[in-house]
Amino acid sequence: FVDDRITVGILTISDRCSSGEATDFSGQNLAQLIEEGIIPNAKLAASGCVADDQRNIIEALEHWCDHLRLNLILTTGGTGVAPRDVTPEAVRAVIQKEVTGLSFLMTSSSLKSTQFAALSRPVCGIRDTSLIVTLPGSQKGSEECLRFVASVLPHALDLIS
Ligand code: MTE
Ligand code: CU1
Repeated sequence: FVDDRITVGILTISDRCSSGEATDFSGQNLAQLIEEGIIPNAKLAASGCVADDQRNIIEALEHWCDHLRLNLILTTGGTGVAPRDVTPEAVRAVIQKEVTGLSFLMTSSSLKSTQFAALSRPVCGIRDTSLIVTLPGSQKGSEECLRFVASVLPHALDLIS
């Protein structure tokens, strides 16, 4: 028996959650959505939380791509315009190819319900056989964005594996 399910990692990027000042509701909710099957045949394989620090984010992503060899990594948080928001820069440093259409799909779909979607700077892309998707930090925003891309992720993962 070979378990060929899509392995998913959820990385929360938040100073306040990593210090214990805040509860990681977004990460917990994303984990629940994966476990409920929002992406068919996917299973939660890793979850974690790091501060809004580019070096820490890069280390976590490289570990999950290169050692755990996760198929899909969802990040939540740090996509905005505040001084500490560096998720897009960290993701750009680890991917080999950017998938601009996934970011476009999230932003264009989100703009239909909130103009504040213009303040998220999603960066999605591929490192070897891992696909990284950056979701906003709020529980609502991260769930909405995951729902917008969920239906195209299995085909993307087929193509890169
Ligand atoms: N996208 C959706 N679909 N729904 C939302 O509520 N919130 C926005 C945006 N994207 C939101 C959204 C807001 S208010 C901000 S500030 C940015 O995401 C950046 O969020 P982040 O810095 O927590 O990643
Ligand atoms: Cu905001």
